[in-house]
Formats: sequence, C-alpha cells, structure tokens
Amino acid sequence: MGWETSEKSWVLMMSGVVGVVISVGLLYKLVIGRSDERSVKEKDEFVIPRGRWGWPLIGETLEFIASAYTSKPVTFMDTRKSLYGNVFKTHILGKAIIVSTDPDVNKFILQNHGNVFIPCYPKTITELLGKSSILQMNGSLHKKMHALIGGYLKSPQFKARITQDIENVVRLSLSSWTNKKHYIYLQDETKKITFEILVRVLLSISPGEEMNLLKIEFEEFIKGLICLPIKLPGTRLYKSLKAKERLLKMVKRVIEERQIALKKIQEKGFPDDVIDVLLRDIGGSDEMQPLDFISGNIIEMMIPGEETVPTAMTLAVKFLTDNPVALAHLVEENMELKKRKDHSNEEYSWTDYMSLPFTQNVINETLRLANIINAVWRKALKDVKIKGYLIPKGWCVLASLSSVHMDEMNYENPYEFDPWRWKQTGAGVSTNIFTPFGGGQRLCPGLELSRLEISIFLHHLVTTYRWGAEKDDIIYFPTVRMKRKLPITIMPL
Ligand SMILES: *[C@@H]1O[C@H](CO)[C@@H](O)[C@H](O)[C@H]1NC(C)=O
Ligand SMILES: CC(=O)N[C@H]1CO[C@H](CO)[C@@H](O)[C@@H]1O
Repeated sequence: MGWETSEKSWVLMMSGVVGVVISVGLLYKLVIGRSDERSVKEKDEFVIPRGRWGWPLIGETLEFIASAYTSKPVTFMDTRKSLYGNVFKTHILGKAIIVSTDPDVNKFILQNHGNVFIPCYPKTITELLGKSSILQMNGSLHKKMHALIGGYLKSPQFKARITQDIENVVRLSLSSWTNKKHYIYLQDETKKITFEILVRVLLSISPGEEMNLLKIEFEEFIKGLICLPIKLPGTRLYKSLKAKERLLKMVKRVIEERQIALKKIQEKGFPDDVIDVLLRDIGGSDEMQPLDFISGNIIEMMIPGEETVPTAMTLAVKFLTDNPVALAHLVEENMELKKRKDHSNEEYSWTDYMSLPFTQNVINETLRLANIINAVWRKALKDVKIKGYLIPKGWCVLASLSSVHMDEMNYENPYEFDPWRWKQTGAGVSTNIFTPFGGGQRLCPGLELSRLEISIFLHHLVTTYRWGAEKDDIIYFPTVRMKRKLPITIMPL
C-alpha cells in the first residue's frame, strides 16, 4: 500500500500517448532542453547525463512503449545503460527526462533531502485527486499525515485487531472459492479481499450493501486515473469525476456520523480506524475544512491498496505454481506453524505470520520480480548534482526501480524466481537495491500491513487448500497483471 502506486499510473498515460504527445509544449521543451544543456556543460564539471533525444516530437517514446509490452520491459533501460552509463537522458512521453538506473541516485531522489524534488504527475491524476491530495502535499502537512497514519498502523493494538480481521476475511474468501463450479480468477478475487480489509482499516465498513456500492463507485473513479485528460460529458475522465463526487458523498456521510459520535464520547479509547485518527487530530483545527480534507484523503488512500497487494498475492501464486520446490518448502514451513497453533489452541499473532523466514523470502522475491511499482517520477526544483551528473532545474527524473531489481550486478540470474537468494545475509537489506514499494520520505505507511496481508493469505491458502492454475502470462504494461487474471481451481486438502 504505497502512495507511489499512483505514480505508477503515470506510466499508464503512455497508452494514449502517441496522440497526445505531439503537442506544442513538447517542441518547446525540446528546444529549451537543448539550450539548457549547452549553457551548463561549459561552466561545470558535473555534466548532464549522456543519451539521445530520438525522433523530433515523439523522442524515444515508441521504443519505450514497445519495450514495455515485452516480457522484459527493462530492455529499454538496459540498452541505454550499456551505451551511456547508469544514468542517461532521453525524451519520452513529451518530456526531456533523465532516467536513473543507479541505486545511489535513485535513493537520493527518493529521499529528497531539502525538498528538491516534487512529484511529477499527468493532468488526469492531479485533476481527479484534487488540491489537498497527499500526493500534492509537501512539507509539514504531508509529514504530519504520514506520521499520524504510520503511528496508528504500527501500534500494537491495531496490529492485534487487524490480524484477526484479515484472517477472517481470508478464511471466508478462500472457502467461498471452493464452492465455485469452475475456476475463479485469482486477480479479481484477491482484489475483493484487499478492498474489504482496506475499507475496514479506513472507515470500519463491513461487507454488505454499503461496501459493494463503495467498491463500484471506487472502481469507476480509478479508471479515470489512466485516461486522456478530456473533461467532456461521456468521456472517461468525466465519468470518473462524477463517480468521485458520489464516493465523496458516501465517505462524508460516514465521517459526519462519526463526528457526532465522537463529540458525545468523553473517554476516547483506541481509535477504531483511520477516520477516527484523523478526526481526533485534524478535526479540531480551523485552518482547513476537516470534512473535505479527510474525505478526500480517505479516498486517495484506497488507491494504493487497489493494486499492489492483490497483484503481489496473485503473482506469488503464479511463481509458486511454476516452482514446485519453493512451494513444497513454503507448505512445510507454514504447516509447522499451523500444527503448533492447532496444538496450543492459541490465536495467531502478527509476529507469528511475519516471522516465517522462507515465507518472507518468497514475498521479497515476488516483489522483486513483479516490480509492481516500476518507477518513480520527479521533477527537480533546482539544479541537482550527484555522482558527477547534473540534473538541471525543471527537468523530470525517472528513478527506474525495476532496472535495479533486474540488474545482474545486484541479483544473480535476475529473471529467475529464487526465494533462497534472500537467505544470504544482507540481500537487499543494507543497500539500496531493493525498493519494492518505492522508498524515502514517501515510503508507504502501509508497508508492513501489506506484507501481513500477503503472509496471511499465503498461510491459509497453502495449509488448507491445493490449487491448480491455468496457463497464464504476466503482462507488464500498462500495469503489471496476469493476461487471463490467473484462473485457478482450489480444493480443500
Ligand atoms: C525483505 O524485504 C524487507 C523490506 O521490504 C526487508 O526489510 C527484509 O530484510 C528483506 N528480507 C531479507 C531476508 O533480506
Ligand atoms: C513546489 C510545490 O509544489 N510547493 C507547494 C507546497 O504546498 C503548498 C501548499 O501546501 C503550495 O502552495 C506549494 O505550491
């Protein structure tokens, strides 16, 4: 669950890009970009990374997209890396940009000391998310929101409660899958699981009519994040904005009810959910409209959960299906835990799930290979000098996280699913070469929760059921997903 998910949507823009790219702004940028380069190079030993601009107007966009459609989407980066070095310049999607495949430079960009970099989003995203959005927030408000929510999600009370909640959702869902006559589509079913958990954490909404309605409107809303920025009746963006209005109304009603309830209670116990956390802290301040602010942000927090976690669950099943040895190892480890728990008649705790070493390795390896958040886009507010490179003020930078995950220098046989590689001490831990959820200042506050959801899902799946999966392939563009949504049949052990 990372805010960074929405940044990934940036890349999705490419779908419609060929038409949009040919714009006046592009030509302008090409010209400006070039003159900038000349003036800076002469007076400084830090140089703008090498690279080529490609074709007039469209730059290297076509190569970039063509490579994204293959099973090795980092090929575009790899080719240029070998020609120009780890950091290079190019021109894609209507922008002169600097691409970094260097772990240190990526870390620098993600950490963003001194707030040099700001997120760089396409218009549809800014339009749909609005002005007070977390993604647009910078400085103290952003930090405060992050700290509040992060603190809540890390608290022992929350952890104890949510572990039970996730277990219930997972158990019920899994058992409902066995009743299906044919196969189920894992990619869709895992989305239901994570959405249910998400609305529980944010708003304490339980399954039922309200949740279903919320899910319908939410799905309509997020479709617009990856569309062309044309706001006319009938267009995708228009429909999504309408869905957002309805969604906001629903969320606002929940918040209003809660505001009233909160005023009545004198002794305030542990917060029920994220709304509670925000209402108690921000609800009292006059500097902003708490209702609008909170409801807007609640909706935005639903976006990361929409894809990252279900995709990770689905791909883990896919990788394990294709790797029986790893699966057998995973089953063994989880069966041991289950036996211990059955024997002692104790409930599972957060740490039970998170302390299975091989299971955690499987999760890391899945996240590395899946590259669900493949890149982070930023814009430099001033000249940035790093490792001999100059990133000129106003330029966009793409920190390619997937290039680092798929680099032979960092991981031996990078295209192989090999959970055992994480056994070796320090794989990815002490360095910057493992950034599955983005990182730095905007590091996702729900990171641990995401890992817990995946752990619980895998545990109950492998200790209670067997499955058979249809043949399916991973697609990397415009988002990482399974071509056929991974049809599987499951049966009780
Ligand atoms: C797996 O990744 C997490 C970060 O997401 C890291 O903290 C952990 O150390 C990694 N596990 C191993 C065995 O390296
Ligand atoms: C660079 C940038 O986007 N700065 C924005 C930070 O947030 C304030 C409002 O909170 C905006 O006014 C700035 O433009």
